[in-house]
Amino acid sequence: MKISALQIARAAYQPKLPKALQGPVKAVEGAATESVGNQDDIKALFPNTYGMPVITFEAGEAKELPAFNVGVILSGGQAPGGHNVISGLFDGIKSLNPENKLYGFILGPGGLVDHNYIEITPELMDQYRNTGGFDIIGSGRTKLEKEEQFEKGIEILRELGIKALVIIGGDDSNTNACVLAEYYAAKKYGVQVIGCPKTIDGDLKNDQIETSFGFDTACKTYAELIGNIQRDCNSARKYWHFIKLMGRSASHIALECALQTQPNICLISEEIEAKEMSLDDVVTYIAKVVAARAEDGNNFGTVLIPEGLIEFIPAIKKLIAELNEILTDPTTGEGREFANAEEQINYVKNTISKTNFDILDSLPEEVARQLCLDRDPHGNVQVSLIETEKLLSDMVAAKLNKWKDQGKYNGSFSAQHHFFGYEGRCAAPSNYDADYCYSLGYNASRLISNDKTGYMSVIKNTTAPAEEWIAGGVPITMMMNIERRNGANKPVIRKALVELDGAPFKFFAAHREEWAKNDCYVYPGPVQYWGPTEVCDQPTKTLKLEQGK
Ligand code: FBP
Repeated sequence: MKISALQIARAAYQPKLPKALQGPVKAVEGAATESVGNQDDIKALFPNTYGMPVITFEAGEAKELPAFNVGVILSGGQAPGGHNVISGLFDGIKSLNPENKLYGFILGPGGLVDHNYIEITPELMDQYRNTGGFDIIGSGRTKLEKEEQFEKGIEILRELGIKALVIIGGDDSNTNACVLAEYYAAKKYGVQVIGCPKTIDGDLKNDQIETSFGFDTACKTYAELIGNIQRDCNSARKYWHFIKLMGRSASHIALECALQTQPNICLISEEIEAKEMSLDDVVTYIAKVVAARAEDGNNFGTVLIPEGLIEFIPAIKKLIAELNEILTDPTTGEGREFANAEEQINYVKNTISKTNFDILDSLPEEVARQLCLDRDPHGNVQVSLIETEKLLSDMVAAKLNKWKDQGKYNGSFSAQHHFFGYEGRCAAPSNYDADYCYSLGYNASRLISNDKTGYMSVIKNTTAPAEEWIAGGVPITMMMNIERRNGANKPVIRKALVELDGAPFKFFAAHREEWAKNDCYVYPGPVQYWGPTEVCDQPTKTLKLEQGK
């Protein structure tokens, strides 16, 4: 493999750590905690890991610890900085005892169940420091939720002498980490489970977690591309660019990219749901901005579309909820088996209620088809496969043609389509993500050496310089509530959606009319690693606004 000059230079970068993690630590415990919802149910489901205190690390006395081994899993979609979580964990356990070993399970949670692993040696680790991607061990979406899987897991954990397993994942994977921690604690298997907050989607955040890692770099990467498109668009002045952005459910990525680039339009799914807008309302909103700009002679512009939009349009949300129910086998709680896609679609059409049948029927064939087909292993509609950007631009074009016939519009409309998702998930981590992820991993080693289980590694105060970051752990049960998933009530980590009364959305809402009419484009340019701190070391605008900075 040929290594790029940037990769060689980045390999030499030593990520920063919070002051408290720079030497031996002591764990300071806060008060007992409660789950965010359904306290009695969560307590009953997690009797061994419920109510534990929040932990903060402070400088402490050095202790000699016997050698121990740790396992690590990368779970779900890639996010920039995953390798730095692993290097932080690696350096953290080696600093406790150089004999400690780190094993990586291959291709996600499936590696634990299938006993597929490698030892992460110093030579291997050094090839991946500060790089993007999850390729050191690979990732996967196998859902760890069954007792047989937990039992297969303990076999290999015992064989390798593993004291603790670190699961790096999003809300679903950390929910599973919590279930596994509880199971091993109940069985007194003596293996700790620690979670780490990952996802470019930015929806694993709450009072305790400031941001999930990867969100920063992914948004900066997309914002660079959007900025480039805006400059192209402003130069040629002939296209409307419809840009769909990843973020399966929440619109955090679209909102952050809008704050960074100031496009003419950015749709926020959570607002569309709150205002109970129909698909036609959304199309009318876009068409009106297009028509208003055409009056000023500007037949060009940019529209940012969150990937999860379709699921937030209230009528379609109801349709998906019914589809999820009918596609689940009530006896097993698993998806129903069908011989092929056609059989599945026919089953849906014959079973679904009349109201939802009509809605399904009104959608373009490809969209309807995708909604009826299989979910991912966590029960989510695979929204990345639905071409919302084309759907919307086709519908806007049809509306504008109608307005033209009625003499209400006299512009020209030509659309280009883009989907930015995979382009940003494996980008080399920004300085923020490089430091944040390394700290999360290093911090996980301290949760392990302090014998914690069922905790998520957390680093707070990250809009301040890294020295002042606060390191610690939060019981995963604290973030849980009961939600309906796959036709059943399940304990899950509550997903953070865009808050319409939050500072990032309010800032956007206060400026969007101006951005729609005038060309206020911002061109952020590529992520920078060396140079002035105001260019290289800034957190996201979302985080700054949330923290009033
Ligand atoms: P995670 O929640 O696992 O981090 O993944 C998020 C995501 O990147 C979404 O933005 C996107 O919808 C989905 O993964 C795509 O999944 P896949 O990689 O399986 O195509």
